[in-house]
Amino acid sequence: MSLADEARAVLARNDTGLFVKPSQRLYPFQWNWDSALVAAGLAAVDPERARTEVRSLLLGQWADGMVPHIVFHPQDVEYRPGPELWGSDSCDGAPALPTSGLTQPPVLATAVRIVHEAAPDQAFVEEVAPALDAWHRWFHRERAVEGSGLVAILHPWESADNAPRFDRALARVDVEGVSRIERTDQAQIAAAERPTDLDYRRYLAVVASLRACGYRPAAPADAPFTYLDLPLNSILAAAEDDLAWLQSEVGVDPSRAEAAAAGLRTALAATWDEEAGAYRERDLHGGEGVTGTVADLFPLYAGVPDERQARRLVDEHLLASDRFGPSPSAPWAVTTVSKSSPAFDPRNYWRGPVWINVNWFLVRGLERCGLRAEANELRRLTLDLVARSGFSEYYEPTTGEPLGSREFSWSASLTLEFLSEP
Ligand code: 2M8
Repeated sequence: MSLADEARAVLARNDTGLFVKPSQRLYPFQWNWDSALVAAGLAAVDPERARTEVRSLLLGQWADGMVPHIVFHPQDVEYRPGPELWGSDSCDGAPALPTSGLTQPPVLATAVRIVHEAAPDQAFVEEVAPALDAWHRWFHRERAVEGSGLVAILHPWESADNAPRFDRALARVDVEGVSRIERTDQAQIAAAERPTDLDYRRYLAVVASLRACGYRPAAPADAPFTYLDLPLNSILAAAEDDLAWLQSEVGVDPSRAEAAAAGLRTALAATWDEEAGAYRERDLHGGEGVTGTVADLFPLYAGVPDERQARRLVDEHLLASDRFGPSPSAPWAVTTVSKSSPAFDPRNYWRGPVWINVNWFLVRGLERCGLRAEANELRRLTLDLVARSGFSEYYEPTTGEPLGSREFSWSASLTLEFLSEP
């Protein structure tokens, strides 16, 4: 079987017909950026199925525009924490389907553009562009942090949950009275490869505080965790460009999305740290965020760095052997935490392992910044890794050992997307 056929077989096995689960048992509902990345990968091989994926995710959209991070389509499965944690049925503007009360990085407009470029369908773009526009407007209305030009995440689940960059911000969250809950992940994956119970108590404490205000604090700064996450802002900037492109395709005025993309880019550019040769995040309640994670490189994805900055990002960080790049002792890249960081942990979830979606964003960023040879090299390395280790959730960077859930949907779909590129 070819690698593409194997990838399609994984997606077929995870497909419920309505949506593709991130993986069979660990994540049995519909997750937001997972589905967008599945649609992007299906674009070239089954565009109609890709459109179904987009439509099923949008069934969970809230009246105010938010597209939630999990949509709990009815299913007979065991998953905890499930819909009862969120209580969306008693929130204003929530859809009839139970959902979470948070969102995730908005890759959906980018995915719809990829689908439309592979198999143009004007009616489909006309159908979904207003929903995408409403979601993007929601970010700027509900999550804008005054004076920063950026939007905030209010929970680590809105980005890379247990990434060390959130450690300090999470450590301030009061877990008094929040007890340990039963988690279905613990029966499936080794504890050393997943967030700890203390992490989970903190996640639940943040959810409880947001739930008390219907997930809509008066201002982002009123939430216990408020973080100016570079990946989410970079993904939103690129998605605004892609939405503007889609709107132009169907004769809708793209000026709001264009202006939003430009504004985000200017704000992202201002986070450049000349001394470090990388970008810097902010934890709104605690000043500087923790550095040394792949988030420091993400504005590359939105085409933010100039030529000199892009070169520094690549030479001093992304491909540097002692940081995120391949080295003789750790040939698989990019790591999600710098190998020089004290927080680097090669087996633990978002704390060091290689992730296929991160590589996909970085390959696109390298291309966007004109670094074609480097983009090709990272694409080749990523395809080598999946060919050798399968479509896992994440990978140990020294051995390439598959970790987390096996048969993971976005690892399969992004392999298809990589293979479809000329
Ligand atoms: C992971 O998140 C879930 C909670 O939402 C978990 O930790 O159980 C993250 O990797 C998230 O980014 C991803 O969308 C989700 C499904 O793959 O799993």
